[in-house]
Amino acid sequence: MTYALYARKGWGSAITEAALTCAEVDFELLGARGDPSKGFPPLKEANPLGQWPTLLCADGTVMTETAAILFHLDDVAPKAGLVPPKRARERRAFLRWLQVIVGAIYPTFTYADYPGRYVSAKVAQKELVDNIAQRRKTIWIQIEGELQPSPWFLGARFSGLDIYAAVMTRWGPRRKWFAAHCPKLMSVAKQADAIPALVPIWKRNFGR
Ligand SMILES: N[C@@H](CCC(=O)N[C@@H](CS)C(=O)NCC(=O)O)C(=O)O
Repeated sequence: MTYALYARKGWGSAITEAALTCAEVDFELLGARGDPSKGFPPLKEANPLGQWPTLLCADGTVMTETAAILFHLDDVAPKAGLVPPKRARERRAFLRWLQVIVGAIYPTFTYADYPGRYVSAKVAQKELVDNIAQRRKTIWIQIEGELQPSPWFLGARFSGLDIYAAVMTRWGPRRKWFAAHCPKLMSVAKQADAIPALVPIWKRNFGR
C-alpha cells in the first residue's frame, strides 16, 4: 500500500479519496483509530488537529490540507491533470480559485461546524453560524459569476477544482441551493459526478 488515508464518509477526505483515485495510486482507508497492527497510529497522533483529510505516505510523511495533497499527487501523477501544468493558460485561474476555495470557503465549514470552539454563548454561536453561512453563499456566487464551464471548472481542462465542486456542492447550502443560484457550478459538479472512476467514491461517501 503506498498511501493510507484517514477518511470519514462525506467529509473532506472525500476530496482526497477522489484525487488519489484520479492519480491511480494505491491507497487504503483508515478510521480515526488508525490500524496499529499495520503501524498506522490513531488520527490525532498523525494530525493533532484531528482533521480529515490526513494522509500517510509510504515513507511515513504525514500530509494534511487538501490543496497540498493535490499538488503532491500532481507531482506523482502529472498525467491525471489535477493541476494545470506551469505553462498552461488555465494555471492562473486554477491557482486563484483553489486558493479561494481552500482559504475562504473551506474555513467556513471548519469554523461553523464547531462554533463552540470560538464563542461560548449559544446566541453568539448561532449568529456566527448564520453569518458564516451567508458569507459562504456570497463567495460561491462570486465564483459562479466568473465561471465559464465547458464543461469543467476551468473550461475545456479537467482539474482538481472539479473534484472540490463535486464534493462541496453536496455540503451546505447543498445542491438544491446551488441548482437555483449557481447553475454553472452545479453543471461542473454533475460533470465530475459522472467521471466513471469516481462514481464509487461518491457512492461510498454520499450514498449516490
Ligand atoms: N484546510 C483543511 C481543512 C480540513 C477540515 O476542516 N476538515 C474538516 C472536515 S470537512 C474536519 O476535519 N473537521 C474536524 C475538526 O476540525 O475538528 C483542508 O483543506 O484539508
